[in-house]
Amino acid sequence: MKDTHWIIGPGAIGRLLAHSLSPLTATTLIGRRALPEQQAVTTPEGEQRLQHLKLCTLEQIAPKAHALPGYLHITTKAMAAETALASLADVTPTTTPLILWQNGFLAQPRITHAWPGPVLCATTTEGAYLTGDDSVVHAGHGHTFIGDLNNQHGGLAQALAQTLNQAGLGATAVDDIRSRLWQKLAVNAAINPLVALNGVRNGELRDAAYSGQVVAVVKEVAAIMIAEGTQPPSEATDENAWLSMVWQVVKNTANNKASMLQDVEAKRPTERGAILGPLIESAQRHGLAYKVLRELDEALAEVEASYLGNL
Ligand code: KPL
Repeated sequence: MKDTHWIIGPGAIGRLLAHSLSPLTATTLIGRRALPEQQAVTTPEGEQRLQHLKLCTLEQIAPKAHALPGYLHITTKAMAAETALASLADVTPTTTPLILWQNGFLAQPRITHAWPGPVLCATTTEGAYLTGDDSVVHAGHGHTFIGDLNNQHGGLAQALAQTLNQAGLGATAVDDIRSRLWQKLAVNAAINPLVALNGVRNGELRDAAYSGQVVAVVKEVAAIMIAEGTQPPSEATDENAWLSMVWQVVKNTANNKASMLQDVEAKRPTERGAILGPLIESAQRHGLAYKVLRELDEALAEVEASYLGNL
């Protein structure tokens, strides 16, 4: 069963993975509720493909304990990852390699610490969104980096990267996944809360009404990154390097509705805890300023409470 892939979390990335891996290897997509087995994917080139995916609910997977997974991908939102793993605890041997696809840096250290088997983390720029219970749009090709936080499972990361490449998803095994997760966290912290609170697309952050706020967030985030020893993905290492990186992503994703804005519009919990949480915790640990980050977190908490109540 080495090549069997289970994917828990049938969101956009989970479904894209299932569509990509299914023609190659035994793949099961697991969710809380039943979805149609006939699923469509629209490719970045605009072609629509129908595929019969193996889908299971959590209740259905329980009696099938004999079909053990070779890999378990967790593709839920950050705050649901631990619950998702716990829900499969009875049917997943603790030696099973996990692959965590979450944003932020909350689920990754916790699950790495708690799970006895190998835990890989993936960070991806694949663009995908759902258009219904039976359809996902693969909006743009991206790249996925895979590694583990303690650099103990390089061979496994390479084997998985190879499988993903064969499945048509560009992937590379890396030994600096921690830095890559923090770099993404920096970008997400600078963009997601502001667009979610203001109901704007990413590109609008360049407008005079918001650009000063972006600069203020990045100032705090850059100091935290420097204290954490996380390099920006360029030669320069100062605050400006982080700012240029954020403006570059804003430009590249100008037309995007960021994931946090989509969560707020759909009245779902946001990933603020996984994105702003680790930054605020780090700022406190290093004695750095985090006023702007705290204000964003509080404002988001208020917005969430307005539709979820005080959870
Ligand atoms: O990752 C993103 C997200 O929406 O969560 C960004 C980079 C902000 C692109 O929208």
